[in-house]
Amino acid sequence: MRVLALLPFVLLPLLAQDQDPAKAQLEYTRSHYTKFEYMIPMRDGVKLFTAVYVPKEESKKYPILLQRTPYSVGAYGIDNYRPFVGPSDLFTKEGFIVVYQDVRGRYLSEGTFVDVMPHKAKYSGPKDTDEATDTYDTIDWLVKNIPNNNGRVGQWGISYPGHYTAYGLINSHPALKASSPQAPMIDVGNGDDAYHNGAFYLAANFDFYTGFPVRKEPARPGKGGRDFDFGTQDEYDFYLKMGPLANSNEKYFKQQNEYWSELLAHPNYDGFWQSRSLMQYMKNVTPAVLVVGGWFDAEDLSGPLKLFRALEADGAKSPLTLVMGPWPHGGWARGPGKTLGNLDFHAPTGEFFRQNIEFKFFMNHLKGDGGTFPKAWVFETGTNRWKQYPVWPPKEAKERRLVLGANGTLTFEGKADTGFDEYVSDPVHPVPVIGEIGQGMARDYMTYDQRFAAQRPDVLTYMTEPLDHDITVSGPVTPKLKVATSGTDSDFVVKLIDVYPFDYPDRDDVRVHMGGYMQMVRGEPFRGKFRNSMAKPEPFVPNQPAQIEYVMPDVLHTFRPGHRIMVQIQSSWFPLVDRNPQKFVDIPTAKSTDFQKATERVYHGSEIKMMVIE
Ligand code: PG9
Repeated sequence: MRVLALLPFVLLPLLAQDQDPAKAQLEYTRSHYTKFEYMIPMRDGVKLFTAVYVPKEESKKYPILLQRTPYSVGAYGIDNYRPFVGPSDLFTKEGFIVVYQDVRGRYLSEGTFVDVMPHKAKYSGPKDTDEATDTYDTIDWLVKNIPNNNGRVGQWGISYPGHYTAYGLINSHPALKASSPQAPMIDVGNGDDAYHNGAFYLAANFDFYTGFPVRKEPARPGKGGRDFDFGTQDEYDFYLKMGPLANSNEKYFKQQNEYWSELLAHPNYDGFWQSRSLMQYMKNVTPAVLVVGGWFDAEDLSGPLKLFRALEADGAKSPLTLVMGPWPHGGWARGPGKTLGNLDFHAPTGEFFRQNIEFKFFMNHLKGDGGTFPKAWVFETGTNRWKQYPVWPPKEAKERRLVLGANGTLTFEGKADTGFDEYVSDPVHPVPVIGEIGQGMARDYMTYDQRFAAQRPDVLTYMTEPLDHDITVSGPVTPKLKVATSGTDSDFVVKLIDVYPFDYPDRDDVRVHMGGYMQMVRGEPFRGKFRNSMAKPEPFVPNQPAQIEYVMPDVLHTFRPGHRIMVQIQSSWFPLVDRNPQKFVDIPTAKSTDFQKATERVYHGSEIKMMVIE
């Protein structure tokens, strides 16, 4: 009787554990895969630590799926397994040989780590290496040494591992048949993590490098991860109190993080960044490529787009597909992907991608069982549906120009007077990136309501009348502004916004009223001194008009009938972007006394060029 009474207490936790999906996944992987660990020799003798999961079922041959990472291949030890292996658990269930490798100099791999290692267009000899040769040597070793492989290799990775995946396309090994660079950093000095059009992404990088082990104290198992305490929930306040960029080293990094110091040493798009850009090396690419990115990726949105264009330009030798969905950084890899922040896409976009795109891509090219893909498989926000196109941007899109006019008007191909609007940009009160207390760069910051910004005197707004038909904007968005500043340098941030009608229904699960919501469709900063050259900055002549033209990353968004299109222009976006002193100085070494107010003018007739389907 007493034993029976105790049974629920014994059995229920066991049952509950059995129902834990992560645990069930781990058990599945353990019972279907054997794990091996190898030190794989590279051509210069350096050995890279590599974990290999091999299906226990030995009656068939399997393709190899490889991921190379600076973030650790743990769990270490042949008895310690990852919960699932491969890009998603669909791959674990299907059966692949799945390989994870610590890149050179990280965790249990030998050698020296170089942050975003430049590719060597010319090697000094047969033992010279970079990430392209390391990928080649790894694949060569795997196909020759792992039993039961079918000689076909795929590579994938998100973010930094996505960068290594793109790198693996350079002089690739003939066994590499399929590659999926996902949110890869492709041009880290312009558009990806570090700088955007000369503006430094302060919060993202500070956050990242305070948790990234440095060369002097290499990453090892059990070490690394974030231990930095902001001491506040309000990062706007934290970064404002930090003061000029130079104080980041004075107060926090103490010159001990060489990667952070490198970022600050190269505010111009100089040889340091040019050598780190991968677009120039995308020649004669033979594996099939599935490039993946998120429309709301706060870190590497432009990377996938630039990679896709570079591959297109050189005529990729095998099928090439661009996938862009309504995701934050890496958001396609986990979760249903039905909502993001206040936005609802009304469909499980992440699940759709994993099942119908990613899995089928690798099945097709590694197991000969998939189907053909379009050139672009992209999610259209606004209407919330997947679209397939044989070219990107779609050829039915025609160039149109949204023109800024007097009294905040915004019209397609509109006529404008010669007037201007102006505001005072004060570095002591920069425009916040989000309208609430929070992270310096929330991973879904692009989805935040922009109404708070429209209310500020230092943000200009221009808006169309309510639309009477669908306007679909596809591809890059290009602001062409005529501006002037009373200073000698200034930033200009352009935001393209979808203003919802006032009767737009609320969501039950968010507190924000969606009627009148201002959804940023795309926004990017431009640091004015780079208007003529990204490598050689030039001061503004105070109060003299100058032209700024730059390309913002692609969108696929339909502005629906009843909605309005808005453009907001401002000169700070803090702490997403570091503050511009508004004086022509070297910003990473500027002093607080260099920061000054400036009166900014934006002339009517400035325009936003875009590709439109109507
Ligand atoms: N995109 C990320 C990153 C790389 C390098 C510097 C900063 C951020 C990432 O891999 O998460």
